[in-house]
Amino acid sequence: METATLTRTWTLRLPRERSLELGGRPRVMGILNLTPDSFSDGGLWLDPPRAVERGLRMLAEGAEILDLGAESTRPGGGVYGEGARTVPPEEEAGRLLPVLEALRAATGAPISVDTRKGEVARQALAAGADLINDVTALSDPLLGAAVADAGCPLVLMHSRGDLATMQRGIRFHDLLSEVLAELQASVRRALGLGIAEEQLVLDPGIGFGKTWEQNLALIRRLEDLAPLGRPLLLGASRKSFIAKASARPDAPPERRLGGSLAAVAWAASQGAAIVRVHDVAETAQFLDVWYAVARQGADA
Ligand code: HH2
Repeated sequence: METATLTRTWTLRLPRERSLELGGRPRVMGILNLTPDSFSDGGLWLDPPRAVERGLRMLAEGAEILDLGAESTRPGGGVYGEGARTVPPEEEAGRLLPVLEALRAATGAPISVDTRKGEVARQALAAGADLINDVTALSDPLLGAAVADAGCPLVLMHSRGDLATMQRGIRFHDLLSEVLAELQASVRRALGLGIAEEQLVLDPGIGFGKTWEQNLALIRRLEDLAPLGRPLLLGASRKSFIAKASARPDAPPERRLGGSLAAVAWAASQGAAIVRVHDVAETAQFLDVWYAVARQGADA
């Protein structure tokens, strides 16, 4: 199989004169949800010392980036009922900052913060975050301003409509070209807010306003988004489409590792630069071997 990921490279500039090289073997982004209600690990890491320990363990297990989230973005209108509760910025920052500050003091590894609120992004960047991951792709212009001021990288994820209702009335005529065009529009929005194009990472938004078959199609054809010219991030880990596509549609999130790895395998062969996952050790080993095999093919 031709592997697009072997040939393209990107360098993201991080705060404090650091950088993150992307390309070759996809990087593992370990998920750390500091929430009571995330679909997979909600409530597990609410205690800051435990959360810090978990973050450091993920780094030891092979995570190259941590992604800290303090508000669940579980979409409503589908498998997750009403979806996640919106959290006021003070509450989100109150969950996030103690863990972020402690992790920042303990590691130089890139730390991403998953937030859609400008106020939270600004505080996170001041507390040492390296990049912002916005699942609403700049619904809050203040988030764009915070990122532009910090000069840090930004993940723009594709979604449609409001988080609370996005799993209702899903309609695409041409899935890949519409996702591509809408990501292109969010890139333009970012540029308009003064964010440098070479700091952007793009994500098709698996599970956000898509049917489970559309999620499969997006993973299958991730490479169709390569013309956007930016590194691609895929977040498929433990999501409900995995259970739906398998012989066990009732498999709970913690029993979806095999399917999550299948998505990582496909994403890697389609050129994904970053995979956002819960199961870090397994994914890191998987990618090491995947890359070793892919390199054998490339050198032959
Ligand atoms: N998915 C989730 C949250 N943030 N960010 C990006 N860039 N891409 C994703 O696919 C993505 C994301 C949802 O997963 P999770 O964080 O595990 O759950 P919750 O939103 O319930 O906290």
